[in-house]
Amino acid sequence: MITRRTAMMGVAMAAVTGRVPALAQDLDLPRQRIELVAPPYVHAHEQATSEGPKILETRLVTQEKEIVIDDEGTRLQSMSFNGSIPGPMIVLHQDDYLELTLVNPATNTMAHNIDFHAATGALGGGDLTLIYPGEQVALRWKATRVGVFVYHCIPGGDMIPWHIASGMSGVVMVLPRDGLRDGAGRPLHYDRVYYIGENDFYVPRDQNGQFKTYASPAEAFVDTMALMRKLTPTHVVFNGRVGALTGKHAMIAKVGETVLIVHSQADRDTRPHIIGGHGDYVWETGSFSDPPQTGVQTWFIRGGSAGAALYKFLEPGVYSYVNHNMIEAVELGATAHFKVEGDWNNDLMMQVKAPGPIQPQPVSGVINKL
Ligand code: CU1
Repeated sequence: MITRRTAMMGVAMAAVTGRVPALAQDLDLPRQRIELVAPPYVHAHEQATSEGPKILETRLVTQEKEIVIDDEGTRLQSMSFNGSIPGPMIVLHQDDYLELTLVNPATNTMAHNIDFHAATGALGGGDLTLIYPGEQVALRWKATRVGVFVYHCIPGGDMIPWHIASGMSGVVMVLPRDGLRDGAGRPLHYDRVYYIGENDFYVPRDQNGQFKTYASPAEAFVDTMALMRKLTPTHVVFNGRVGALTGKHAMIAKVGETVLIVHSQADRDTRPHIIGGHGDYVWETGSFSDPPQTGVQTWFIRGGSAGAALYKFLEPGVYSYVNHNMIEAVELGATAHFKVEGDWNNDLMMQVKAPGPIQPQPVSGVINKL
C-alpha cells in the first residue's frame, strides 16, 4: 500500500523486498517513556545500567516551518523532527528496544518518514514509517549495536537530500549496558553531554545576490534543488543557525569536568576541533564497539555518520568548537563555544611577558653557548 501511495505522490521509494511485517506483537518487557529535549541538551539517562532490557517509548513530530538561520535574517523553509535542527538525541542501552511514534501533523504539506542508522532492517525503518499529513505511525526496533548513529528522513527520490538539507536529521546514542570504556577496558564517565548537529543549508539568491524567501517548501523546491546540485552550501551551521551555540548560547562546563560531545552530519564530511583542547577519547566512526582513539587534535565525521569525543576541560575560558575547515567555521557559520569556569593553571599555559615594544636582541647569543 505504501508503494502505491508513494507512486501516486510521484515519489520513488526504494524497492521493498520481502514481506512487510504485520503489526508488532507485544514484548514482555518493562516500558519507560523518554521525554526528548532540544539539542544541544540530552534527556536524562543512566550511563551504565544493571537493569534488564526495556522498551523505551518516545515521540517525534515532523515539522515544516520557516526559520531564520543567521544574524542577517536569512529565512529557510525548514523541515525538522520536533521543531529543532538537529532533531533530539535519543539515548538507550544495547538490547533495549526503541518504540517510536512518528507524527505528521495535518498542517504539513509532505510525506515524511525516518531511517535509523542504529536499526537493522530495510531502509532503517523508512518503509514502515512513511506517513502523510494527518497520520501517525509506530515503529519498534532493537538496539543491537553500540555507538552514536544518525537518523534522518528518507521519503524517496529528490525528497531525500532536500528533506535532510532542510533539517531532518538527528542522532541515537546506544550505550553499552555497562557504560563506555577506554581501550584498556577501564570505565569512562561524563559529567555533561552535548549534542551538536551540523547542517549544510542551500538558500537561493535573487538577481541582486540577495537571499530569496519563499512562502512554502514547495515554492522553494526547484531553486533549492538546483543550488544543492552545485554542492556549495550558503550556510554550514551547528544546531540550525549561525550562532546557535555561541555567545550567550555557549555550552557550559567547569574546569575538571568531563564532557561528551556528540557530533553528527547527515550529508557532508566535517572535522570537529576544540581550539585549545583535545579529544581525550574519540570514537570517530561513532562505534562504541571499537576502542577510542586518544589525544586527538581534530577528528573526522564522515557524511552520514556521527562521532563522539570525551574531553576533560583543564583551563577556564571560552573555547571555540569548530569545523576545522575554517572557511566553513568562520565564513559559513560552523562555530560553537564552550564557556568553561574555574581556576587557570599556569603550569599548562601562561603569558610569560605582556605585549610591549620590541626589545633589541643581544649581539652574541648566550643561549647557544656550550
Ligand atoms: Cu521529511
